[in-house]
Amino acid sequence: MLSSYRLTINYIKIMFLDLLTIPKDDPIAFTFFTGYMAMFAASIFFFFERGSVDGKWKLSLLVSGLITGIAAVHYYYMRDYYMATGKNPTALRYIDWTLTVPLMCVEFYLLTKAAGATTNLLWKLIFASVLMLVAGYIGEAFTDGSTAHSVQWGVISTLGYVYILYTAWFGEVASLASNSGNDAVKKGVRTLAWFVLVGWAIYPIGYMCMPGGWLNTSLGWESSNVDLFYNIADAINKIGFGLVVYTIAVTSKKEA
Ligand SMILES: *C/C=C(C)/C=C/C=C(C)/C=C/C1=C(C)CCCC1(C)C
Repeated sequence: MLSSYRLTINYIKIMFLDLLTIPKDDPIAFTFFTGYMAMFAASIFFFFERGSVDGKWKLSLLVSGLITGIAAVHYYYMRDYYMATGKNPTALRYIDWTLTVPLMCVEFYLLTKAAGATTNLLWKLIFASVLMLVAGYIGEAFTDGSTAHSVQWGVISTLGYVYILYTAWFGEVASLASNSGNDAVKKGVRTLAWFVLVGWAIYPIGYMCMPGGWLNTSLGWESSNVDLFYNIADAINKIGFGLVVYTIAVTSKKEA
């Protein structure tokens, strides 16, 4: 009786110690946990707000909620994996991105659809994001620790990234938005382009912390920092994208 009581108390203690000690001595675990909570909360927000926006924006808000929702589920598992092994959950990370980055391309498509965006544009963006992610995955998961491997796949991945960046700033997405005749869409798509330029650029910084990466070899940044950068970037980009889409939906409703 007493021993099972002790056991229970100890179990509860361990549970709480686990939760309470992680944040202060392991910033990476902390960002996995807060990233999970933030994405989860954002999904609830987007799903609920979907009910209050104009009909033509409902699909966009649903996609915003799916992006943060898919990420939240992956963060739940990635945090567990990281806590259990201390390693980077590379496979889970790239499964998450392979689902969510194409959905971000869908957001660009939906926002500019009324101005004439075609599914051809959507497929080009998705193809570029798949190139970016497959090359990044090979770079990380099949590394031999050499700089050559890291750089080679990093460069191929960057080609996909630059294509999306170009399309958002100067290509089809940019010109469709500026011809849309909708100020909210014009401003919003420009803000999303800033996210792709600044927010997405955090990812290659994380990538370069892996063994053989430039920041790893030149500045000695540890490979565990890969996840620190990825976690911070994910929260900024996934929640930020959704909030921009939400702002477009709310402000263009007022204009109409
Ligand atoms: C929600 C997840 C997002 C927005 C993920 C974006 C990921 C990138 C922009 C990754 C880019 C990379 C490079 C440009 C080169 C090195 C390899 C990557 C995959 C980290």
